[in-house]
Amino acid sequence: MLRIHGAARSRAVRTLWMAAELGLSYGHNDILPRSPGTRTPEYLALNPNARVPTIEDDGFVLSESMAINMYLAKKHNSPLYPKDLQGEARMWQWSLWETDRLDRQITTYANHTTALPEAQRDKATADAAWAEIEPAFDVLNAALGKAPWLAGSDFTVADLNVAGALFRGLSMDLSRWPAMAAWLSRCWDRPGAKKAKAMREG
Ligand SMILES: N[C@@H](CCC(=O)N[C@@H](CS)C(=O)NCC(=O)O)C(=O)O
Repeated sequence: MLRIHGAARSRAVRTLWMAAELGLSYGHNDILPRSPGTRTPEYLALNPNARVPTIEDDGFVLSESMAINMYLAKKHNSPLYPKDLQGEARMWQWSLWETDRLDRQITTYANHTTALPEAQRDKATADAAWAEIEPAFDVLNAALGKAPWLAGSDFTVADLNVAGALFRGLSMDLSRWPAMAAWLSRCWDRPGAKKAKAMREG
C-alpha cells in the first residue's frame, strides 16, 4: 500500500500528479508544510528533514519529490520513465537542474510577490530570486525551442518534475519565453495534472 504524506499545496503536488498519471490508489496524509503533523516523532522518523513530500510504499520510505517520482514511474514500468540510457540520464539532468536552478528561487519569488501577507514581503528578496529565475527560464525556453519534451519524444518524468515545480509559472507572464510557456500549458493540460491541480485549489 502506498501512502503519500504532504498536502497538494506543497511540493507534494508533484507526487500527487505522478500518482494520478500512474492511476495509483494511495492513502493521503494531507499535512501542510511546517504544520504540527510534520513535527510529530512518527513523521520525523520517516523524514528527519520535517518536509513534505514523503512516501511509504509497503514499508519503503522515500523523500525528495524528484526521486519519489522517478521511483514510482520505474516501479510501475510506466512509459513516463525513459527506457533508454540517454533518456534516463536526461531525466536526471533536468530534475537535478530544476532543483538547483529554480526550485527554491521560484518559491521565494512567489512568496515575496504574492503568497505572503503584504507586510511580510521583501522586494529585494523577490528581485534577487527573479535575477536567478530569468537566466534559468532562458535555458529552459531554448531547450524547448529545439524539442517539444525534455527527455525524449514524448512527455516523461523529466517534464512532470520540472513542470510540476513550475506550478507558480502558470500565473506568471511568460510571454518572453514562448516555447517554455507552451510546454508548461501542455504539461498542465494532462488529466493527471488537472487532478493534482484541483486538489491544490480545492
Ligand atoms: N527538495 C525537497 C524539498 C521539500 C520541501 O522543502 N518541502 C516544503 C514544502 S513545499 C516543506 O516541507 N517545507 C517545510 C519547511 O521548510 O520547514 C523535495 O523536492 O521534496
